[in-house]
Amino acid sequence: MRRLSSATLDALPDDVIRPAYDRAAVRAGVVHLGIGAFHRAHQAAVFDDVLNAGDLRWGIVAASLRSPRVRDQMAPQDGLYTMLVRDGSSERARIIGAVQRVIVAPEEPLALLDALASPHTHIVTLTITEKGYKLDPATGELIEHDPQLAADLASLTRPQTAPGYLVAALAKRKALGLPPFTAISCDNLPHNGRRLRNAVLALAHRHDAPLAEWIAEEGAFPETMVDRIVPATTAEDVAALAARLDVADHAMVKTEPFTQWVIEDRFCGPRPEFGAGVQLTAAVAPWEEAKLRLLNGAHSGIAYLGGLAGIEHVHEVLALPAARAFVEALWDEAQTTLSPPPELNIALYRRELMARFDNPTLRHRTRQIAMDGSQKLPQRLLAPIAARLATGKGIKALSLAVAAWLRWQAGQDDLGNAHDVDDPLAGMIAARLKGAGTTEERVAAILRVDAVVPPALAENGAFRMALTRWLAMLETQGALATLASFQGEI
Ligand code: CS2
Repeated sequence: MRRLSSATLDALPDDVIRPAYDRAAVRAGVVHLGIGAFHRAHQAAVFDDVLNAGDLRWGIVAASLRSPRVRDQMAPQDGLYTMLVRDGSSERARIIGAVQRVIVAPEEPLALLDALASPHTHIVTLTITEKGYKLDPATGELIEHDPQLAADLASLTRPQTAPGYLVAALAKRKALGLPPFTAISCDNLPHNGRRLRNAVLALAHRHDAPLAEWIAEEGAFPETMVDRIVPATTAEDVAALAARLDVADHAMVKTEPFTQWVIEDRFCGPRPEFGAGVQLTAAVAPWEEAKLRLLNGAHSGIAYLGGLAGIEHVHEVLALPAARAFVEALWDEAQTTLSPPPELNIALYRRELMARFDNPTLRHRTRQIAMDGSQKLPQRLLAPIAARLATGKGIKALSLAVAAWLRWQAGQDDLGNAHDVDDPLAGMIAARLKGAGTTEERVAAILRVDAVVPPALAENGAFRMALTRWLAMLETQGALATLASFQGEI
């Protein structure tokens, strides 16, 4: 079967939406680090909207910091791919043309530095996942013993990390007399702009103090909140799309109709006139906190409890009334810890979230969300728990979600099926749990992981008791029976 490319665009069925602009006339104003499915269904679609609206300065040069997989999928397709947007009732296929080139950083570090230091580049976006920032999840400090970061602390001639690339490129821009770019973190981290800025400044400072000062004064690291559910593409998705298009697309992404990008309006250079789905605002934190604690907090709870019960997809977990009751209870708890922006109606947001989770066509795997829990729990579950405890409030649902994460670390679900604990701290956590013979000891061992659990929370007796009770129940009765007990108690 023919492959999607500039040459086959015309052969696509009529209902497929195509770039309305001349791709050859587009300049690359954006460099993106971490071209996974999320970027392709979120920021790339936003810049594609800008191109469609006629401002051709905002094409994307994207980079993979590790694997050549996405480059190998996209290069034969001239950077084109399908974004398939679906819910239960409709499906829309749109070809995104914004990505001009994909660079595999370890293969071509200089090409990536050149792109970052190009005078046309004004914006750098990042989706490198929580762990890519090389910051301790609990404290936000640089993890200096991380081998890749240690290499970047020693030399930046061939950077290994995203902060390393940004610092090396900013040094190059300064030397060339160019202004810095605006660097926008699009990962689900609290104060993601501030965290990225801290990582970049700390690393720059170690190499060249005046460079760090220049970045601090001239650069910009807006905070953002990004939201769109983008499940990993499966081989079945690729085959189904090929049957529909009669053209093969190995780089397709599938997503939901909902999309939101809230960006702090603090750019140090040009920015496009963004279209629908993007809000510029002075204060992102209230949006970010609400999204992290409601959407992502519930997601993690669903992923671990559902995963332990052997349930593959989010919408299947929510088909269980007890799981729905658990999610509502978690939201009841979490929402009291928020200071939502006035425009955000929490009751409506919750209803919409539940409908998004229920979308049966996405087939969002619990295992995908279960990944990297150590990096996700602090902002999603532990922060609202600490806030509830500080005001003497209960943590029944939030602590059940944390206990399920702890249970997940055992590497086996309730049916006896083994799973990988896909997490940068998996080895360390497994080693600590190994010597723990009882539920109490397992809870104590986890509470000592200070990269995840802040010390003040680790010492809280109510938290320890809640975790111990739920973990004991999960270990002896399994996730489904625990959810049923939970529902009986609320
Ligand atoms: C999910 C997020 O995998 C995960 O941890 O919770 O990727 C989630 O789907 C997005 O943040 C939605 O915007």
